[in-house]
Amino acid sequence: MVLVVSEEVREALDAGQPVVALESTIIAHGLPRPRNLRVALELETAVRQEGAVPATIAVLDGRPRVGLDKEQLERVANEDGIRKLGHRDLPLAVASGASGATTVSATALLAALAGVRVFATGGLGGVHREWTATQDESADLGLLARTRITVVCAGVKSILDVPATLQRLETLGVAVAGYGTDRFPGFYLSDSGHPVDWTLGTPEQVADVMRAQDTLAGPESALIVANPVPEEEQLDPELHARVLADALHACEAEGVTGQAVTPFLLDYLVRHTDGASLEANLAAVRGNVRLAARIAAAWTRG
Ligand code: PSU
Ligand code: MN
Repeated sequence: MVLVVSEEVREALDAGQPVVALESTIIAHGLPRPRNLRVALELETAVRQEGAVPATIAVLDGRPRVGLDKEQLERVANEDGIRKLGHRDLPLAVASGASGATTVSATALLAALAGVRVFATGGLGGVHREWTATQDESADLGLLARTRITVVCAGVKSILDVPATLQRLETLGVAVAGYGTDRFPGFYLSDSGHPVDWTLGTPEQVADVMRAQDTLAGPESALIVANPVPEEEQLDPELHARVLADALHACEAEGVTGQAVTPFLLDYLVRHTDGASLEANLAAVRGNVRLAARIAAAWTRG
């Protein structure tokens, strides 16, 4: 088996203890250095405080790893040349001995392979604006349509076409529920301006849905738990609208395409909101990580 599951994660899984998978692209490509390493460690600590074991996922020297030690986390955060790996890139990275951070799609796949059912991230990828011209839709969506995992996120990044992304999730058959809200969260914002059809209010309710997914034995699809950033920690909506418009223009003007689009836009927002978008992003991720740990605990309690 090429997959390396850390001893701590393996023991927790074997003992039926809660484990939360964490994504690494946000560390390597979504957050600025040196803050990114501190955040990576802080998120792992938050999972532990809620009584679960963190399993940050990445590929190092061609080995997909579920559960990283401090040195390995440092490599993801600080090494130049750490790639961004979607699920399609995994075989290429493995065969060539490459190192890379995993996006939601690659993280979800590796977590599911390792038997980790709950996964926390910031915001999912999705359908980009101007999709009709670029056909840019994150591989996150397609992978979640065929992977049995629960993803706790603050919605999809607001740099995307949110209603188109919600529509694609519906078409693909991916379950979506708001956590404590009937509004789909807007990543930096508590409310994207779009509703969700289902609302869950406790970790136990989420775990019940997970069990129902298994009992129904339909297509192996994910459950998205959309957890809003607290309103008092969100980015000012007016600032958000203004800077986002500028960011989208800059992206087009500079001809940024493909994998580079998402990191470019996220970085633009950080620089042009004086770091306020970063704080909102982190507040969202922190909340998601804590909730994911509580869901993992409810899931393992059975
Ligand atoms: N959420 C963040 N920061 C990020 C990402 C999500 O707060 O950097 C990453 C995730 O890894 C997600 C990826 O899977 O962006 C989507 O990239 P793309 O649009 O190229 O599929
Ligand atoms: Mn893309």
